[in-house]
Parts: sequence; structure tokens; C-alpha cells
Amino acid sequence: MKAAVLYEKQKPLIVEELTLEGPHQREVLVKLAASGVCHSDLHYIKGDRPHLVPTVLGHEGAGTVEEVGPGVTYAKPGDHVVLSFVPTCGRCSYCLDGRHNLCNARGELRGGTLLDGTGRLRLGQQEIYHHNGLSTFAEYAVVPEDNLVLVRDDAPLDKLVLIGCGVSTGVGAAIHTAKVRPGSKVVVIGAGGVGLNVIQGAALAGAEMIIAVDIHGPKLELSLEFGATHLINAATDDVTDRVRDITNGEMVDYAFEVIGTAGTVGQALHSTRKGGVTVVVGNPPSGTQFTVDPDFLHMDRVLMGCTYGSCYPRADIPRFVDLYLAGKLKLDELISRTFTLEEINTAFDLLDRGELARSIIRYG
Ligand code: CND
Ligand code: ZN
Repeated sequence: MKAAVLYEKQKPLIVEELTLEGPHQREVLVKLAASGVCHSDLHYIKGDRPHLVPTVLGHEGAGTVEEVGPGVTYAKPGDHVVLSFVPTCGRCSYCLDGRHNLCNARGELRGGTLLDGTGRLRLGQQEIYHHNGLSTFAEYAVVPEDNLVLVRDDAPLDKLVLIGCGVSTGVGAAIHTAKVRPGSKVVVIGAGGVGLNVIQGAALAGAEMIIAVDIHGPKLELSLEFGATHLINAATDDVTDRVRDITNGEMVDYAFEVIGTAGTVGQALHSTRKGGVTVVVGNPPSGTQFTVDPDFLHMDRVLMGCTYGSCYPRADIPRFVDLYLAGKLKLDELISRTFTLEEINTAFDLLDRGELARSIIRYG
């Protein structure tokens, strides 16, 4: 099969013919319909965050089950699935506590293998590392059963792909992590693929005011379609000053940082009112430090992180599919461009320049 391989950070991906061994115990072979192109992948390409190489990145995928390995009970050939970049084992203390996005099995995928500690991807004799157990920049993927989420088969898989990361992370950050309340005021700093979903999540939760912040005018325009009520262009305006003006000095109940820099985390925190909640959704480069005056937190302010929108993938992903089909969740509008696998480096260049909301690589 064809797959895009990262051999070295800060170098373009190279499309190669790889061999993919069939599924082992409790693994499934999925024919991917498409893969989303997320900024998290770009962080690994740039070396902002370390990753074992050579590897096939990509953690936003959906497709059809082609073959199941021994012991698989959850899925059968022909089933439509969205891939979850967090496995949910159902047995660890986090899963038992309902905090499936923190499942301990996730750590077992960090070594670039599947859950049994071995890999299925090879170029000749050379082993190629997996990414989050998924590696969706490829025509096929062998993934652990625990990373699969069954979805209804009357929804287009090349749109559902975005639910695998961007939608679940963004909408989840608003409705699960922050628990945005109806009538509240929200600021979202970074209106890209994930940030637009925080905006639509806040709108779904009934926020009265949603301030979108970005440095690209077209992103700000697009955010209006997702429910933003006010816009701040951070390229020209001071974010916290503008939030103060827009809210008549009150500041916001919820602030979301969806870029991954210390400076924008500070802007988010300092945009909140007493009792306000700041959620860091962006992934800062490893080693980033952030200073905070504890006295600012003294007034019941909460500063928190967020992985995978605090979602339970097998409950939330099918729910997001239903909302999409009911016309209440936007997916089509998120897709700025569709590329072939050979065009993947162009997709990353445009993402880096802030010119895309989300793009997808479509297979077949
Ligand atoms: P994307 O590049 O689409 O969006 C980032 C947006 O921020 C773009 O629209 C930029 O124009 C904008 N921007 C850049 N600098 C500034 C600035 N100084 N002020 C205002 N706006 C700015 O990225 P994405 O939406 O795919 O990902 C965003 C972050 O979320 C990124 O760090 C990614 O790694 C992270 C993320 C986290 C999680 C999670 O589970 N927490 C999951 N997926 C992605
Ligand atoms: Zn992502």
C-alpha cells in the first residue's frame, strides 16, 4: 500500500510502497476513505514534539473494516468506523471512572507499535513506526480493536473523518472539558481546524457571545459560519484589550487557547473574569514554560488542559455523526481543500501558512 513516511524532522514526507502485515489478536484492518491533516502532525514534522522515525503520521481517519484478527468481537468486515487516537481499554482506572480520553492503554502506543508491543508496517526489512496506533497517512491501517468506533453507514466517510480528531477535540473541549453554559461568554484564540470546532461546540452549548481570535482574515470570516458573534484580528489588535471592550469590561466566562504558544495561553487566561475557566487545547512545543501570577487564579479562576475534548470516543463519535446528519454540526464547511496522498506536503505547507481550516487526503 501507499503511505507517506516521515524519515527525519523538518523534511518533507515521502510517499512509499509499504507492506502492512495483517491484523494480529484483537486488531482490525481498515481501508481508509480519507485522513484529516491536523496541526498536531505538523508539530511532529517540525520537531516541536519528539516522535520516533521513520514513521507514518496521521491520527484523523475513517474507513471500512476489511478484515478482523483473532478475538475481535466489536467489528466485522464491511462496518464503517471512525478511528480514535485514544484506545479505550474499558478496564483501567480512568475508563472505569468514565474518563476514557485518559485511558492508560494510550501510553502503550507511544513506543510506535500497536498494543502488543510489535509493529505491522515495513519498507523492505526496515520497521516503520506507527503513530498513536493509527497512522492514517496510508491507504490501509491495522489498528487495535480498542481504537475503533463503529458508526452508521448512511453518512459519508470522507466527511466523518474530521470527527476522529478536530471535531471531537474542539466540540468536546467546549461541552465536556469546560462545560460551557447557556448564555455565557466565550473567547476562542486560534480559529483553525480545531478552534472552529470549539466555536461550534460553544454555539451548540448555547453560549451567548463567542469571540473568535485569529491572525488570518479569512479564518475570522469563516468562524462566523460556525457561530462566532465577534471577531478579533490578533495581527493588528491587542487581544485582552479588545475582549475587555467587547464585553464592556466584564471579560469572558470561558477562554480556549487552540494554537499552542505560551503567549496565547496568557492572552486566554487574562481574558477571563473572576471564576472564569481557561482551557489549553493547543499543543505547545515540548519544554515550553508559562508563568502565571497565582494571585490571578485566587479569584476562583481555573486553568486546565484538555486531551481529545475529554470525550468518550465510543459514545461521543456516533452522537456527533447523528448531529451532522441532523444538520446541527458542520463538517462540510470545515474542509477547505481535498488532496491526494502525493500532494500531502502541499497540504502541510498551506496549513503552516494558516491558509486552510481543515484539509483531507482522500484515498482510492
Ligand atoms: P490550525 O493550524 O488549523 O489552527 C491554528 C490557528 O491559529 C490558525 O488559524 C492560525 O491562523 C491561528 N494562529 C496562529 N498564531 C496565532 C496567534 N498568535 N494569534 C491568533 N491566532 C493565531 O491548527 P489545528 O486547529 O489543527 O490545531 C491547533 C492546535 O491544537 C495545535 O497545537 C494542535 O496540535 C492542537 C491539538 C490538540 C489536541 C488535543 O487533544 N488537545 C488535538 N488535536 C490538535
Ligand atoms: Zn489532531
